[in-house]
Amino acid sequence: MSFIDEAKFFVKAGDGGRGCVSFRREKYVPRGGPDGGDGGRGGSVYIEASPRLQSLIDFKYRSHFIAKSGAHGKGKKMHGQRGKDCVIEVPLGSLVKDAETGEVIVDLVEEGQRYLAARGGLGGRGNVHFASATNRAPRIADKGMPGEERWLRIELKLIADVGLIGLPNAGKSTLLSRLSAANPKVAPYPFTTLDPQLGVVNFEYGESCILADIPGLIEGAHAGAGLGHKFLRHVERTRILLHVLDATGMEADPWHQYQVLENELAQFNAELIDRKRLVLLNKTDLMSPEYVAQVTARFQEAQIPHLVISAETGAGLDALKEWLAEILFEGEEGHA
Ligand SMILES: Nc1nc2c(ncn2[C@@H]2O[C@H](COP(=O)(O)OP(=O)(O)OP(=O)(O)O)[C@@H](O)[C@H]2O)c(=O)[nH]1
Ligand SMILES: [Mg+2]
Repeated sequence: MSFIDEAKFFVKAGDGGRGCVSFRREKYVPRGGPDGGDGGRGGSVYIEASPRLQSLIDFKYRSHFIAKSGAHGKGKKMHGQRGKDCVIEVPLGSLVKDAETGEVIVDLVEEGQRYLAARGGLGGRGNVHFASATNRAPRIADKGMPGEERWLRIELKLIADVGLIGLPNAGKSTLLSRLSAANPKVAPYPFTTLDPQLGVVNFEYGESCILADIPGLIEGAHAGAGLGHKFLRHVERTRILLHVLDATGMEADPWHQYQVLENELAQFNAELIDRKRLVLLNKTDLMSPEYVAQVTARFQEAQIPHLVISAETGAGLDALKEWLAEILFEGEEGHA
């Protein structure tokens, strides 16, 4: 099943029910007055953030969300029933935009946060409201008001504290599975991971953070190459970025990998350059200590924060967690 993180959809609130034209009929009341009740209000459409959902998959099968109309009023001053609301549940981190202008309408980030996307139409007034001294038997009633309707766009930006980025096959999924209970597919070929994956990393003292594996970044991703373009937006919300590099250089020189990642980020959104980040030189279990020293020298010279790790053996991961904890949980220095 594919991961859906954007969709266009239509919302229509219920119309208000018609007001009723009716007159009292009772045995000993020869000319009963008007007693037509009001129409019920149409149901509204709400969009609500729910932590149970992870993707916008529901939008793959459904693009129209329509609330029920109010019932018409009835005689004996009976009001029509309200139309039932329609509540669209979306994951935390969903951004709702106007489909035509692209303007951001609401960012649903908190559990239970609700947005009224289309207001139900008011019910029409029944003829009881129209009686007057000159017109004691009004034969008029309001029609209900139509419910609001519009086209909206929804985009999901994962809410993760830490994002893993790296070229295909660098070991991102292996690292995610090492640091969290997530169980992503790991395989010795590029583009194994096709959808962003989340995992929870637990620290001492009960603290935790959410780690996201953001797949598919390759050179040119910002311009639409590979899958990267589709997923780069997810890095915008993370506080920390971890660059996972295959330090063995079997596929590409680690320094070159680093440049590609930095360049893609900068091209996608220049603000990302201020984001805290750490370079992880991965797969060092496959390298001799001399070779590791040679690769790290380059990052040292350039004064780029880096760590030597092996996602496979777990080497260096305690140091990584310490570094993360310091930024995430200690004061404000982590905020870039
Ligand atoms: N020896 C060794 N192999 C590793 C290490 N980390 C990852 N690998 C291997 O490298 C290959 C790719 O790992 P993945 O975790 O699937 O890489 P990825 O970055 O998620 O790749 P994509 O999802 O394709 O972008 C797998 O065969 C892993 O077993 C490591 O530290 N040491
Ligand atoms: Mg992967």
